[in-house]
Amino acid sequence: MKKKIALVTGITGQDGSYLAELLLKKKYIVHGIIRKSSSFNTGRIDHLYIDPHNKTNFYLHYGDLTDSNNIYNLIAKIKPDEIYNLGAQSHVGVSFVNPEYTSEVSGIGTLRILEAIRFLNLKKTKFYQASTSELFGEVGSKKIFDEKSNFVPKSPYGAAKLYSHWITKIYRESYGIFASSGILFNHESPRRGETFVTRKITRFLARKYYGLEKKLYLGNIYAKRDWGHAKDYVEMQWKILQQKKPDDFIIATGKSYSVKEFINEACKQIGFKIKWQGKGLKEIGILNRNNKKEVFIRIEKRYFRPNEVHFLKGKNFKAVRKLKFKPKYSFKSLIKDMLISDLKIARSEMILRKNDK
Ligand code: NAP
Ligand code: G4F
Repeated sequence: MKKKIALVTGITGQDGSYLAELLLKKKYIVHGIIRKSSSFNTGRIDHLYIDPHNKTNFYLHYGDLTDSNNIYNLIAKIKPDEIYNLGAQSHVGVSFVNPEYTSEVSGIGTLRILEAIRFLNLKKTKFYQASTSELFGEVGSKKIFDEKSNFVPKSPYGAAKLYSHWITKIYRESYGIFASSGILFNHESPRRGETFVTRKITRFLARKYYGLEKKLYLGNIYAKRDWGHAKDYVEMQWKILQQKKPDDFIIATGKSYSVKEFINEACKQIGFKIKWQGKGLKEIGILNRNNKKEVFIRIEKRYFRPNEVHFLKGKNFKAVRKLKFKPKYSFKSLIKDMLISDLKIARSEMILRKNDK
């Protein structure tokens, strides 16, 4: 049987790397778009590239979602059966600093792919768009969001992603392209970027454990998120494109925890006794270790955003029913997975530092 061909944008990112693993396991030929960078940016997929089993199944191409010709030429050459558009400037906080660039990549980038599919008349190519719970975001509401909820984005990132979500729907309805979106709530893993809050916390705690770091500075620790594991979620990205008809799906756990609850659970798992004191910018986390008390978490104004999505929780009923969504990871086992990995990394660094002395 002819192998299916997939093209993945954002293959060097958290989801892209897990999805590439999954597709290779399913015997796809995987093509990925990587950006030219002044230092290596393929750390999450190097293991796939050097694996001799993938020699004729795994190809990387330089490209950028801001470059229409490049996107068009790659799609024309590869003629993929499935395109997974995971590439994005995906940091909400950064999108307030680089709104135009974020719109170009996370918004218009999607249009560039859809236009290529349309111009090339690729009737059999299926398209997956990485939509997000940041499309929602009614301040203060404790609503559980589903596929019918209104979109009220609160950031330039959310607005760019709403454009992508909507243009995907328009191309599906106007041109009959098999174009689907997964509206994914926050998902994390040991491969999560270090500036997202969960990884910032687990990485810090692991480094603190080995004496490599003193303090952690955070923003709004009362924001609540519906946190799942990226490994569970990329499987749903694939399943969404295996449906008979294109459609949009919420992928979420249905449980929501605050950043502070995440810290408390992570501290418990690593064996740190934490006590909180104060309010607002004066709130501090105190670590009680070996009978010594130390302020190790502080709140910093610069990590607050000009606008915030305070509460996110998703209703995953449609995904459970149609995609048989059954996440393997819980809030606790997600944190455990991230801590184990960060402890390993921190331990290696600690040994290296000792050997250097
Ligand atoms: P990520 O780790 O930040 O990865 C983003 C990827 O996009 C990286 O490979 C990055 O390349 C690439 N990229 C950035 N700018 C690009 C450009 N101009 N042209 C081409 N590629 C570019 O994000 P993720 O967590 O894996 O998320 C995957 C997708 O799902 C993103 O679209 C994100 O917005 C969306 N999403 C994520 C979540 C979540 O909780 N993780 C939830 C909902 C939706 P470099 O490695 O070179 O930077
Ligand atoms: O980890 P975060 O930066 O994730 P955020 O903003 O929810 O966005 C992530 O999930 C979206 C899905 O809902 C994706 F579409 C998006 O691409 C990205 O993957 O922040 C989570 C919460 C926020 O409320 C933030 O204000 O944590 C709060 N927070 C508090 N202190 C912090 C920090 N966030 C970051 N990044 N860094 C802090 O120091």
